[in-house]
Amino acid sequence: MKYLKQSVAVLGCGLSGVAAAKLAAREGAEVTVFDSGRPEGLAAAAAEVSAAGCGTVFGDAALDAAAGGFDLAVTSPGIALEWPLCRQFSDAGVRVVGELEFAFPFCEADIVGVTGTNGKTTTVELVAAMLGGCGESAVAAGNYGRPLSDVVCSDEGHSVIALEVSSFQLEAIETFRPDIALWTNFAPDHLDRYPDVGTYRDAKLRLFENQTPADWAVLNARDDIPPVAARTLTFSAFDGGADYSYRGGEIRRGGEPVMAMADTELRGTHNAENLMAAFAVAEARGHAPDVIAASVAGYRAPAHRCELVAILDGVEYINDSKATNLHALESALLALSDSEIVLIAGGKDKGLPFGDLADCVAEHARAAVLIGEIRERLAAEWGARLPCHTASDIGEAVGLATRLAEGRGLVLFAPGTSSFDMFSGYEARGRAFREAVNWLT
Ligand code: UMA
Repeated sequence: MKYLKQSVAVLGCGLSGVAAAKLAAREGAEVTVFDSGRPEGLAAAAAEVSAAGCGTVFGDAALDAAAGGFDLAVTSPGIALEWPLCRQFSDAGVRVVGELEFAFPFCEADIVGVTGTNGKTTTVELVAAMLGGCGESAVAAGNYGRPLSDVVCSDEGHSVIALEVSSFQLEAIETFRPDIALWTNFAPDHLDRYPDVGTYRDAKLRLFENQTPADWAVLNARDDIPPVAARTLTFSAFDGGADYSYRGGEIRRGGEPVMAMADTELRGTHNAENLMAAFAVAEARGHAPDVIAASVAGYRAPAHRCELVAILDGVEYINDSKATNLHALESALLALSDSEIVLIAGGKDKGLPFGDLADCVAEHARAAVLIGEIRERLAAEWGARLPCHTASDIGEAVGLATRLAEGRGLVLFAPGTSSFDMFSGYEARGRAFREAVNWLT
């Protein structure tokens, strides 16, 4: 037992905190979970950690901990190191690590760590599906929705973990070292957490920090990544010189076709890049191209990512609720640019420069329906370029967009920002869109 009789503070009682607390308890630690959120909202999580023998301190009391008495603090990705809950421990000289770092030393499976701004969730699913199809025992985890601590604790005997890794998680690593590090792409995001784009990018680049020449890095050829220690494979739908490239609807390895996109259920150049990246991972793990190609035939795009919800009276309704930043919104508009688009966008105002996208939106959308706390700002920034309307909820937005579509083209729900002003996350937001569309029938 690695932490026998040690005092471990776990910061945050969400998915990560609960999983880390259980792992720490398994390792013999005396665990206290601190969460500055309102105790009423934490009852279910509190019951779970209490059942594992952990103590809890919630609400304002969590910000007044006797921090000096702890041997280690394990923080959750949603709590930045400089925020008060964390600072009271680091200021008291306690070592603070993230949940990912805490779980890593216990992980016996190989890790494919996937980071980037967009496409990482789809890529993580693709990697897990591909490696599974190639005969490996693979599981998807991490920022994807299942903390590494939980995978480690459940002892499922996987040979490889496709681990989505966020910049928030990478902020608090020390030794974390993926066997294969995959960088999907980079665009500004999370400017409500980082002082500037460079700091966000630096956090993400830490994915490569502990790699050695025995490891692999799979890189988007168009991103200017500083030299890495690992062996590299590159991919790009826009650079024919990459190891994996895309031309004439075909994925190519060193210029030679290995798979046609039409043989999959994935569409759009962004999905071609996700597929190429996963292909490169499978190659790095020693699988043959024909086996890899066969492993993804029939794979479907996950929910909330350019998901076709319904076709009603000649209008297609597309749910891209996962578009939580401008790059994802732009990608959706470009990927679907063959159709006439009425766009529904907006949500939390996290400081993103929406004005920069006005040209692209005006070029590809006939009209925009704007929602969330950012809607008036967006109407002001885009209103001179295309017809903009505001709606107070998703139901009203879908009704308005349907009228604006006039029986043709598609209604694209691609918010371009996060959902936390109105929903618990992008999945809840996507479900609300689906329900609103279903109401139309
Ligand atoms: N809390 C405090 N004090 C604070 C801030 C938060 O006590 O100052 C508490 C909250 O009251 C809450 C808990 O911390 O009870 C939540 O912790 P968390 O935000 O880290 O949430 P988890 O449930 O542990 O979920 C995290 C990831 N969340 C974030 O990064 C914000 C999930 O990614 C991830 O799926 C999960 O771990 C499992 O690994 C979500 C996400 O939005 C989906 N990620 C961002 C993104 O994809 O853009 C990075």
